[in-house]
Amino acid sequence: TEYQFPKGFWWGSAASGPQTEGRIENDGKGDSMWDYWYKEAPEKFFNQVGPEKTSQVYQKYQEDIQLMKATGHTTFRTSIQWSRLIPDGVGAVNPKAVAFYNDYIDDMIANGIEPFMNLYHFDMPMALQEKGGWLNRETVDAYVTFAKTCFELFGDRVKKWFTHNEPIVPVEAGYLYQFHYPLEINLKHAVQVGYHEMLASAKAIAAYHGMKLGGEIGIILNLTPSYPRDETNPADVKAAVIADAFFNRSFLDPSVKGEFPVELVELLKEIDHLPVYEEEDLVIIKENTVDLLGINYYQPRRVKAKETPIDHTNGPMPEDYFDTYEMPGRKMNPYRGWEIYEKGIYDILTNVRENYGNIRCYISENGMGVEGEERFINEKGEIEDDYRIDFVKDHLKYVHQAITEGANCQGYHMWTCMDNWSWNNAYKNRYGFISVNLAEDGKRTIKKSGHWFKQISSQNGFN
Ligand code: BGP
Repeated sequence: TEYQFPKGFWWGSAASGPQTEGRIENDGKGDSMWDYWYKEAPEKFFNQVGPEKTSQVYQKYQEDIQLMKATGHTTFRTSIQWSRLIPDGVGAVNPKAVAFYNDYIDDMIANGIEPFMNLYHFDMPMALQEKGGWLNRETVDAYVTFAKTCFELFGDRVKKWFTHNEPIVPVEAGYLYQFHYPLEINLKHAVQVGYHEMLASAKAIAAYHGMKLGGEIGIILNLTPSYPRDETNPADVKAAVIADAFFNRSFLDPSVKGEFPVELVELLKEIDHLPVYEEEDLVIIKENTVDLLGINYYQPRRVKAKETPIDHTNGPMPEDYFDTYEMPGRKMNPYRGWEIYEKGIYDILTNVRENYGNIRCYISENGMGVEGEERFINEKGEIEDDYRIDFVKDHLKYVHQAITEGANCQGYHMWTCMDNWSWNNAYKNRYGFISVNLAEDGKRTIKKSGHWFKQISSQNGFN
């Protein structure tokens, strides 16, 4: 085949506990901030679909694992819900959660699918959110206890762990742009939250390495390559450097190199927005970097020098340093409103190869959300999602090129396995290889892309 991938390349998809599991009576799960927020303000959620039902993976995981097998998964990433395992965030462990995750993990392994487990996917237990969530330094220790509990319980079988998925998202969505609870706009808080997430990650890595369980631990970052409007205009380039420092390097540098980017530190110092920290934290961050980097890629970030007046309403904001640039002619996914720029995935992998010691990495999310996919159902009842096949293929070609040039990329996970619940969009945009019919008790049907993926996984490539 023309696009042949290295032997042992990981094929699969990614999901998260809160977006798939759902809740049933007496399952012992505590509220996460999503459960709470949905009860408070259902109108904020698309179609008023909340987080308690989702795709009912809690009940249907065995069927789902067979579907993963049928779609060529050799690996699958999900997350352990903190509020399921430790309902109050700290304290007693829920035995039903232990039984569920044990069975889920064992069943994956029995079917030849290696489980990749993430620890935090935006789902703060409400009991801790009430005390400030990531803003409160105590949450760091609570998280490390949760992480250690997971390693102790499941670390004999799970050999790929991740401390966070997209830690910049709780920062942006919860403390800058009001997409997630607690809906603040406060850069000082945003910085503190990000800092605590980063410290928690380093401490969990230290704990994991100390336990000598023989696996690897990493972090999953959504990287948005920042492109200046005009590469020959220094002001545009500077805007891109700052956007990159805020949204990518804020976690990438400390996670891989053990140090925060100077550009960001200097900028935050100037506006008196450095977080509260202890000297000793910096040693912990320096000494506990990741073994493996997960890269989520959906879209680039295009910026230009700041031309619009600074909006002082909410105090300093990252947007004080750049304006968004809507490049004429760019290709858009009309449903999600995100640009599609396939080469971005190559640029990220090349950047990681050249500037981050070519650390072992993999594509941990990439995918295309589409609204109203029912209209593509054929007479066999299957969704013909050729656009998704093209999307994945076009990105994989660039992944292949990066690998050919030496990038240490070990696998590709599409977002997502089966259509799942999403934070603000519920089931509006569908992403899966497998459709979920909510009107028929979550009935699953493999889409055309799922059958295609099985093929490329078994051939370890495509033409
Ligand atoms: C990523 C998240 C996922 C998922 C995906 C799709 O940022 O890690 O949890 O939701 O984006 O985004 P959305 O569902 O908002 O379209």
